[in-house]
Amino acid sequence: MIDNKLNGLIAATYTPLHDDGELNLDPIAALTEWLIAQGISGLYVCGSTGEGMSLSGAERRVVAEAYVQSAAGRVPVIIQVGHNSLAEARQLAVHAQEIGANYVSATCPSYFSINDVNTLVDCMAEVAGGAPELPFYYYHIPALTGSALDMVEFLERGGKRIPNLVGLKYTDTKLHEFLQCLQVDPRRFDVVWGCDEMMLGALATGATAAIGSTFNIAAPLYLGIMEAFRQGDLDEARRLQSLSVEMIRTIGKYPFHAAMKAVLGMNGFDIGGCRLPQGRLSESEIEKLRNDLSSLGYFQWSQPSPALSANSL
Ligand code: MN9
Repeated sequence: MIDNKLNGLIAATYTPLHDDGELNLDPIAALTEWLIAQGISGLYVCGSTGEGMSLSGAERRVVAEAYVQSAAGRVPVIIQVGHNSLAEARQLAVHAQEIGANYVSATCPSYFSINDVNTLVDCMAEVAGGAPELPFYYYHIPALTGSALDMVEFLERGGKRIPNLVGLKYTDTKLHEFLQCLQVDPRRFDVVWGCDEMMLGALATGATAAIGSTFNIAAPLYLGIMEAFRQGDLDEARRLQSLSVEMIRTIGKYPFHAAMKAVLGMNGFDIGGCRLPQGRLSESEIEKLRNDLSSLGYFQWSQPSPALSANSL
């Protein structure tokens, strides 16, 4: 059903902010160029990483437009439209289709939690129906939504009710469930991995694409894991995955996405901190983080190797 499944590394993009917390659209073009140059093969906009839930509907629309324009058809753009108001989520999906996004995706409402798969299907049918021309991925992230429903059942039942359902962004750690989701209907459903620190396990389970926040700051490392896995060099794949685990543990000592934005700052992109409740790092925290990452060798292995840069020119 989908002609183009997602492939490779999809960056869950950040939303640049000014110091006062207002949107700053200016860095988006340069950020997009950099991600594409680093080997990213898609952009996932206004998800958890992009603080979609901390933005107003109007802000989400302009951020979505900025990324669609910057990508300019070179890599697919997926817009995350999940909202506690399903009507607003649906309108955001309508907008995503109007501006020429390639895919739409949504979390489920989370204030009133969802306790059964049929209700989840009803909710996602309403949202996905706003963008009937776009393939739709349900964004499964039970740690944040509180809805830990059976995703195999969701694909089976949702597939019958939602014509444009093409799969999941699977942000959980249950490799056995991920495996079964991949097997429900491989011609129709694409199940994209969403836990960067477990990517190697997901590759062994059958993943061909992953959506993640840390691909913004270390794409070459993750491309290295994929390549080592492809060549059957599991020792090398494990070595590289351990670097990712260490990097994520180091960044995770702070409010995660605020610290990630600081790391993008260290890479030359001044995109501010996060809005509350996530907040921003102090200058001394940023210095400590820089030193800790430096001790891990992050500033060496996060960069493309000369051979890779030459190939990508
Ligand atoms: O979208 C991201 N999940 C969240 C995926 O932000 C909640 C992941 O990329 C994580 O940030 C990453 C680090 O834990 O796996």
